[in-house]
Amino acid sequence: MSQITLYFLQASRSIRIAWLLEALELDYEIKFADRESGKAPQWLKDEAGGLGKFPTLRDGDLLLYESGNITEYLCDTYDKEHKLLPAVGDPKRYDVLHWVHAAEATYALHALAILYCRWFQKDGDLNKTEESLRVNVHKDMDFLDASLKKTEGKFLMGHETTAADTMMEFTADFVFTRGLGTQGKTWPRVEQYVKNCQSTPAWQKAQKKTGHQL
Ligand SMILES: N[C@@H](CCC(=O)N[C@@H](CS)C(=O)NCC(=O)O)C(=O)O
Repeated sequence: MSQITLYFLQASRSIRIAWLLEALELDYEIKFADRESGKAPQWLKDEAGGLGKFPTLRDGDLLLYESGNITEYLCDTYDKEHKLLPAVGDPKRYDVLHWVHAAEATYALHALAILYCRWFQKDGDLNKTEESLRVNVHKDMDFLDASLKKTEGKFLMGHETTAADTMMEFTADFVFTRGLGTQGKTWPRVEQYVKNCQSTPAWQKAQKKTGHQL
């Protein structure tokens, strides 16, 4: 029995961690749950504890929350050659961590603002709200596009995948798939980037094992 368990909610950020576990070639068990009325089922929340959000990871006695935090933990613990996350003190580490954090704190934040308005805004003109919120998403995607152009590789740091990609791929895919602020512009380089990530053997394995789909 593996000491690592990934609590995986369908159609969620959980794919980030399944991909990372595959990239690190670690053994892990999956506690998988489909969504119920769009939400995580109570039994999965009870087992995982915390805020009841996914991914959640157990490694032995350690329970870890937040995909960025889980990413740093797994890389610091198991990526001994620093392929996915450079070592503390290496300036390149902070280029990778920039994307690890931006995936949630900037890109997901701006996209989710639109999703939440779609869900909860009862009065006023939803199109006008989306139009205002779209500005941030356009800037974010322009910057992602420019960054990919600069590295001239298939991935954010160049020719090899890093933790920057295992975090950012889901956010970019989510933005495109749900059309969150993308109206009025296209980013073919970013769309190709998502395809590059999803073509890696590790992402493919993670998808097959978990059945992830957006
Ligand atoms: N910032 C957290 C977000 C976790 C989160 O909100 N996960 C969503 C799915 S993507 C969730 O578990 N939702 C289930 C629910 O609210 O019932 C992370 O990066 O892990």
